[in-house]
Amino acid sequence: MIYVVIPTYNEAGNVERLVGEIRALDLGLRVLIVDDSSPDGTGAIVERLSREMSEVEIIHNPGKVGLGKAYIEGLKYVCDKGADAIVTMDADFSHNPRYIPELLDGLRKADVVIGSRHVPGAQLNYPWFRKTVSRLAVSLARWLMGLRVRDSTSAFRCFNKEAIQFILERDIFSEGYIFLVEVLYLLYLNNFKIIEIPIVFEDRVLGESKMSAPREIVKGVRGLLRLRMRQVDSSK
Ligand SMILES: Nc1nc2c(ncn2[C@@H]2O[C@H](COP(=O)(O)OP(=O)(O)OP(=O)(O)O)[C@@H](O)[C@H]2O)c(=O)[nH]1
Ligand SMILES: [Mg+2]
Repeated sequence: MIYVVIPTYNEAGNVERLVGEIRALDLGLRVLIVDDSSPDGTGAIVERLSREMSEVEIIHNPGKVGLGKAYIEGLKYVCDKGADAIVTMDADFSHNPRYIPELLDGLRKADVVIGSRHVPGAQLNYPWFRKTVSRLAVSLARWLMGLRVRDSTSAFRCFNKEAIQFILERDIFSEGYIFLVEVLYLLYLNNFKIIEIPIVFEDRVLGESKMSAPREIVKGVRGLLRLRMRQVDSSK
């Protein structure tokens, strides 16, 4: 059983089409949406979809718990359901579902497969500023943490059961985007095999960005430094 886990916050314009495209892959995938009571009614749309389609499920959070917590909740839920493999992705079509078969195929030779914006053959269709921020973030993660992954902040990923169970047994300490780095870092340190496949990443068309760049940059750098300090502390 394979689950696609998608956190949502105000994705009313995207979520139904996205679920449709995932179903159209015809791979028998189950879809779990983790919605933080989106004010735009995303939750109600998915609620309807889940009544119409047996493979769609939803977790409603009573308020905005944030991306990291939403992910952990979703991963726990699908593990308890007995998922053998899990794909994670954004709801805004930056992550095109057409890559899902290739991500899953990668699990034949790795524990984690990343849909990467920073490997040869990939394309990142962001305005120049966001592109620069994305490049700097992954370079900083490589340099500070020694994480040998090209796109450590990509949320388009596929994990096998062992990798997810390992993560769920750990206390993930970072929030926001750095949560994504910490997850990979823990797997990397513990010799899980991680590979990357190139994707074309599109900027969102519908809905609003939740990423206000300057604030996110400060939060990101601080989060990475905290993670690095924690690593130094725990290795003493
Ligand atoms: N459950 C939940 N989902 C969230 C939260 N913040 C963002 N998301 C979802 O996480 C995914 C990624 O968030 P985005 O806002 O697209 O962030 P981004 O891709 O860095 O930036 P933009 O595409 O420019 O908005 C999307 O599916 C969002 O709806 C949150 O606090 N809770
Ligand atoms: Mg996005």
